Amino acid sequence: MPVFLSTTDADFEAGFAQLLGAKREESVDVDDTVAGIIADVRARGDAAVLDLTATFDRLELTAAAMRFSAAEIEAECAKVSDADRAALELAAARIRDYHARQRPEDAMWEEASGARLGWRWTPVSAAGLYVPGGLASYPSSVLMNAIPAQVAGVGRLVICCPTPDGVVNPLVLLAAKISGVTEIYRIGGAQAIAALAYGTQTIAPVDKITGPGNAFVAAAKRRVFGRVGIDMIAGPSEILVIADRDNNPDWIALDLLSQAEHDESAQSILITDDAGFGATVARAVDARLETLERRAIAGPSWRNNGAVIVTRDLAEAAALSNRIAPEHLELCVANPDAYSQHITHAGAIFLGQYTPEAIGDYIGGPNHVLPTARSARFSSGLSVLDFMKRTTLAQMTPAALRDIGPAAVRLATSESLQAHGLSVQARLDSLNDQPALA
Ligand code: HSO
Ligand code: ZN
Repeated sequence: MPVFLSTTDADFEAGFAQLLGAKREESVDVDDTVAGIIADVRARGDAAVLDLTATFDRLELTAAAMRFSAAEIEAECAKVSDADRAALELAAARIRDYHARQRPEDAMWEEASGARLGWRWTPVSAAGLYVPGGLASYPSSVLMNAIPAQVAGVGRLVICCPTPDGVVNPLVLLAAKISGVTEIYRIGGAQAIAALAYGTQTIAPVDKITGPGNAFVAAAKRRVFGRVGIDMIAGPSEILVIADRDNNPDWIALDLLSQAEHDESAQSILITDDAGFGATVARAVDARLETLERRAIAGPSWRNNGAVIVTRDLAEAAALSNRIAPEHLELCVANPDAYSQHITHAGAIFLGQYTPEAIGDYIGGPNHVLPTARSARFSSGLSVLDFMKRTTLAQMTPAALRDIGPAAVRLATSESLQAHGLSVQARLDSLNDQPALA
């Protein structure tokens, strides 16, 4: 049974705290194994990657065969139906348009003294995108990772996607091709992350690694962070729906199930100001569950992690939502735009009853790589900025140096950093020798 809570219950806070703190994922400790894999790839390069691919993916490769050839990519892409291709292309175009608006502006301004200050954005040189194999090998995630990198201007984009037993998902290759990625390796797990971070004889290292993965991939990303940048460590998907009674309960039930079907550890929560509506939605979830192909995943997710919370009013609902800081938040209320002003922590907001979260997963335009596990309190979804960095710029003039240099000298002295102070003072002295030139 999912949790049913009401803010009028005397023990509501205890129940809500339990919901917030509940550990949904079984954390398997693979860190030692992953440390060993990374060390092996660093020491033996391709040979280690090939051995580990044979072990974990039951796939015997040669170094040359790790990378999909242009002909192999074409042959796989040709297997995709026209309708699937058209849908992917529409998604890619919309995601590209959305992300193009995220390109940041450079800035440069001049102070009265003539000093110039500013910053300049530049892309990372090379990015590696991890795409899981098997059940969670989503072409939509290829678009969501590769397109922001491409829009940022990343020069080299690499994809690693394992093909256990040699099984290839043609849609993943087509999504890669549509996003402009041609360097694709059929390797996965911690060995792929290590290869991307440190390089091998065949795979040149990258500067940033993004994309979801299993426990091995997550542990490897944590370990290579610092050597390279990473996006985030994504947890299981979450959805929070705030809905008033003027909604179709079946639609809301399906929205809750849309994320529950990702993973047994996924979490779906409904907050409503109408107890009767909450109960109706819960019944609709049960009815839909019986017919769902992935009921073996969605069922446990809903029963173990799902919740229906009844509030006195919608203001209370917004406050609870902010405490949860959900990955996805649907606002199925009369005036979603005005209501959304009360939302301060959420990865992505879906406004109104015609915006199911699944639109955002595929085709709306915003990114579907979003902060999970309450990390929307301090972080954002994947964007063009994740593939760029900002360099600051400063230029002094003699007048500016005269103006602010002495304060720098004082601060350097206070920190006992003599050479710092002298590097400024030497210039000030020379300016004092030739006052007319200032
Ligand atoms: N909702 C998932 C992303 C996804 N959904 C991929 C379908 N395919 C995490 O935000
Ligand atoms: Zn999804």
